[in-house]
Amino acid sequence: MRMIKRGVLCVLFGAFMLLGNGCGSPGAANAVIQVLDNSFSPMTFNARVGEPVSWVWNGSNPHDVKFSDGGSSSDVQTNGQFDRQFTVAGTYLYLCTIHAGMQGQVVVS
Ligand SMILES: [Cu+2]
Repeated sequence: MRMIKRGVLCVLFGAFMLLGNGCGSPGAANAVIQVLDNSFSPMTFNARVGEPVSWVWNGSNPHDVKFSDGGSSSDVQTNGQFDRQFTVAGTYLYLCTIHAGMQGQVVVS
């Protein structure tokens, strides 16, 4: 019951855009790239240096986010989220190792 009440309060707070990060939803303010079956959306994402970027799994198939720079990459997963923060400007290419042609890039400036 307590959790339900808290959830309702969070929804209400969210509706009024108060306490944006105060409801225990990590990454709520992050830029989001959707991991779909079988594509990333958007394929090209422009981010600022230091801006956290989140990939959110919204398909049914297993996918991963594997970067060509050897940096932090995700596991193969069917749901959940993966976050990466880029501290150096540049173009970061990534792909899903399971589905050929499923790829994207983050352009950090
Ligand atoms: Cu995939």
